[in-house]
Amino acid sequence: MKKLVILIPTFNESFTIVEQLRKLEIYRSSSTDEISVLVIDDNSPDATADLVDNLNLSWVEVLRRPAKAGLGAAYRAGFAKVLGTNLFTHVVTMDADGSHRVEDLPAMISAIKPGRSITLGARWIPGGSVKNWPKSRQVISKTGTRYAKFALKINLNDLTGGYRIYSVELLNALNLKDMQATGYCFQIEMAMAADLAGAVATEVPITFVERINGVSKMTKAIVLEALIQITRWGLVRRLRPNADKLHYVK
Ligand SMILES: Nc1nc2c(ncn2[C@@H]2O[C@H](COP(=O)(O)OP(=O)(O)OP(=O)(O)O)[C@@H](O)[C@H]2O)c(=O)[nH]1
Ligand SMILES: [Mg+2]
Repeated sequence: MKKLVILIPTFNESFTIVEQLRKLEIYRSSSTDEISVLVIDDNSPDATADLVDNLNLSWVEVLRRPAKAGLGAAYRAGFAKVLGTNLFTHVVTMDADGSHRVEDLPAMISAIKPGRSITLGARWIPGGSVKNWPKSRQVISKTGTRYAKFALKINLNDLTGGYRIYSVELLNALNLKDMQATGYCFQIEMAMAADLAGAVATEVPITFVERINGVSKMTKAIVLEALIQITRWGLVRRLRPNADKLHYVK
């Protein structure tokens, strides 16, 4: 039996988080695995954190952070909290807005490999797809993955997606506090760190559904950060091959 904790970062997700937790509640009631949730909220002005707390779900906890500090920072805080407990075997990362379908979770859990492992929900592989996602976002995501794949020499097909399962064994082998990315390129940085740690990576096709409610936090600054960081990491990997391993892997 696996013990999974699902990290859900939120910023102003009061329109979407309840529905996502309801779906998870149905799934967990029929699952043979242990499943709990940590919502990581950056003091959302729409009181997302209070809304979640008021649901009074015994398997859901909220980590309240003082201010919006980006997806990478939220995940780092979440990882630190759950790894400190020794209660879990695996950590799932999932968006709050319904884009990461609970329906795809069983296949991802079944695909988990033993030891240091990363299981990635992938849109750009056979069987994977996107629904209602604007062409412009698809281009950014596909181009980002292609560039990261080339620059970082990682043979995966969806490096920008955030629907993943990490084994605790892998996370404990990484210097998580030394991760650098603030925005969404945290996902790429984690894939690179997992690769450096020798993790087994498995891609599982998912259907990514564009949010219906709430507002996207994607900005030009986030895309620019990704571009700059990938280029920098790519150069380090080529010029000082051992330095990045020492940086990311304990
Ligand atoms: N805690 C925290 N969560 C964040 C932050 N930025 C984004 N998120 C959450 O990260 C998840 C992904 O963000 P989205 O705004 O949906 O980004 P996206 O999926 O690229 O954009 P959409 O296409 O609009 O869905 C959501 O659950 C957000 O609430 C942040 O700075 N702090
Ligand atoms: Mg989203």
